[in-house]
Amino acid sequence: MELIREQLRLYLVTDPDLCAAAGVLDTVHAAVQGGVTMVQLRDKLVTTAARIEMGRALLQLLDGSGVPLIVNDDIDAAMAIGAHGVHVGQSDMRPHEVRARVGPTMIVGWSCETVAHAAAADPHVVDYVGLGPVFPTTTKPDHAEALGLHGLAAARTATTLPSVAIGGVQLANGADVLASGVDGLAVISAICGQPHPGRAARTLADLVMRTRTQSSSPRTTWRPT
Ligand code: TZP
Ligand code: MG
Repeated sequence: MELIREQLRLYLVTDPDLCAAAGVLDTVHAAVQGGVTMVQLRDKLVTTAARIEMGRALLQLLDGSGVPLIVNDDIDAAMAIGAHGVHVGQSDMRPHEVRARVGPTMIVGWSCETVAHAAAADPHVVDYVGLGPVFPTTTKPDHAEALGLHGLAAARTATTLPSVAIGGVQLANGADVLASGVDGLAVISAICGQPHPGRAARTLADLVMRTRTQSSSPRTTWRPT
């Protein structure tokens, strides 16, 4: 199994508002202890300088954990931090331009909101796709129409790239989401802003690992539950 698929198992995307009680750093620390396998620094409202400061602190915190740090949208910040990767959306810089900027080794993730987006993801350029939103979510008020579980499964089969599902993913629907064949779950509110982010992460990580051992090979067929 490619390393990136393992790293996508439980992907924490940070939100400074939802993490406000514990703070982003303590939330990430607890979540990594709980079993998060990838972390994305996502803060739409700060300057690149502030993002770099936070990213450097996160990178230090993650040092030795094997958990990669991905920066949302801000390629300058990602490079200044020395982050492991960058994640862009459909209305951001195009993936091939990102790849040209960051070079061959940095992870490049791309958000895909439709089956057509997923089909257009170039495996020579992009390392993984984020598929969603799967369900409507208040965390991202301007989100595209939700794919639903059928749409997620269709998007997943439209690409051979490693994939992670995002948008309204919670403990209660995690198993159904994983049944689409995605490699992992990406969450904000299911960890950030929970009374115990570390415990929330551990419960989700247990679910992902359990589901994984139940289906040792990627599914080729998918049935709605
Ligand atoms: N992209 C699509 S939905 C979403 C992002 C960043 C928000 C996911 O947040 P939550 O709280 O896990 O639904
Ligand atoms: Mg974006």
